[in-house]
Amino acid sequence: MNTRSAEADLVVVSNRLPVDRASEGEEWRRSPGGLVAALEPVLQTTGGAWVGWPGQPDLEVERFTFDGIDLVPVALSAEDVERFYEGFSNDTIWPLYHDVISPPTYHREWWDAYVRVNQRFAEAAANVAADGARVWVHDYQLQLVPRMLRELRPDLVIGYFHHIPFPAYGIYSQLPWRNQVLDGLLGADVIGFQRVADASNFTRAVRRRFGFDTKAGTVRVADPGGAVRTVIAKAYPISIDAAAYDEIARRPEVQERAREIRAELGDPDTVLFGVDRLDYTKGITHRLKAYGELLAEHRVDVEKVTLVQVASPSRERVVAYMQLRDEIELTVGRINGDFDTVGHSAIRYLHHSYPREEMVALYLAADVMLVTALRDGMNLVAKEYVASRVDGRGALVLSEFTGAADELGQAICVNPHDIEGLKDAIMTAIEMPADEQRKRMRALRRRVREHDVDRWSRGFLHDLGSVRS
Ligand code: GDG
Repeated sequence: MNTRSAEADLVVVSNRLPVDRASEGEEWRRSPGGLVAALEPVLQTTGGAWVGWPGQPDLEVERFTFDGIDLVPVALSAEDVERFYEGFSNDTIWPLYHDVISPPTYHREWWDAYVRVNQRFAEAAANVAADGARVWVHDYQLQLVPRMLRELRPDLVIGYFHHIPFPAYGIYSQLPWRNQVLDGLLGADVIGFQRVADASNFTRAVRRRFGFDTKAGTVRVADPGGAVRTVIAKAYPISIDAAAYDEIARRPEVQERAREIRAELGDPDTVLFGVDRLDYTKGITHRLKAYGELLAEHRVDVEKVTLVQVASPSRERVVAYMQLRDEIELTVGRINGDFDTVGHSAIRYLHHSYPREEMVALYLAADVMLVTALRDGMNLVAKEYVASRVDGRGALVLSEFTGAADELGQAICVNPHDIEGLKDAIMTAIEMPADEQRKRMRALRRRVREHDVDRWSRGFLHDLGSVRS
């Protein structure tokens, strides 16, 4: 085993470190995102460490401290990025786990890179964890880390949280390395999923592949040495820092910006809004199709309604993402070409990323929020919209295939594959009376406020803390 350096009682392991920088030599900045915000206070008070990739290929960075958190960089070569990250993580696991919306690619060299890189993350975590420390591993890029870590350090208490869906067995079983991945995950003491359905898909796969007993959110795992352990496998739906969105939305300059956005759009009666990473799981093309048909059928009028679609750039070197971008931009061009007038645009399409304040201003400017994902672990955008509506107004159209739909019962629920149903749902949202918007928004806001990301991380860490106590 490596000689251990400065030891941490809580270690977070995720593909990316929680910091970013524009280029080498520039200052590190905290990456935006709820996970960082939720875990920062516990890491600061427990003397915790965070193990992850600094975000650029072939970048060797020494361990450093940022905002009181010990950051432990794991270097990835350009080939690792291509095979482990863009390949196995984003072109094998991502499409497979999202119900094969796009066909997964299976390459043995990608799998080899996945094993190699997971081992590197496990060693980095083993190297910084104190005796008996808790280690919390995140997401589908690192599914083998729990088992590898247990082998290196049997004294650790290991948690794993899966941010994306876990598919039904009929789909999961396609994976040529299905046993190795399940075994990798079962190295953990607590395995968290977004939805109850994800946890049961997982336990069913475990029963089918290994015959282990599973009941009431637990699995009896027979380890390679013969010992039997009880592993918790259940749902811990993730959330957002709701108070932070609420606070931003109350700032006068953000509210002013929301008014300005509406004015810049020509003060339409209704602003429809979508914001997603440009990803085939998000159902952007289905949304555009439904909206295009509503325009064609004169159910909405381009002079009165505008759709703002932010598609933030994502995974631009993966072929399926390049094709999707072309398809979306062709569709937007056609719809605008067919329906724009000199003064009004049907769709304002923005292929950019925006600062969080601008996102909140957009949420406040939007009468109708469109979340039409074909499959989504949770979908934080839906929760951010709700948390930002301090005025109690707005309507949320929400796909039933998101984890968020299990919690946000007062949204307008849609099956995005049913284009007629989606069109009707959009019309219901556009026409929803103010009183009903308020009533629904009140219930939605209560849910998001009470189940925030802090509660999520405390719940998970509580269960992790109860292991072996
Ligand atoms: C994965 C799972 C699960 C997007 N564009 C901009 C921007 N964003 C922010 C949103 C939101 C986040 O990115 C996206 O989160 P989602 O949950 O909607 O989706 P994924 O990125 O696919 O996340 C998902 C999540 O992990 C957490 O477990 O919910 O199911 O797929 O926070 O606001 N933020 C800013 N500018 C942008 O242009 N500032």
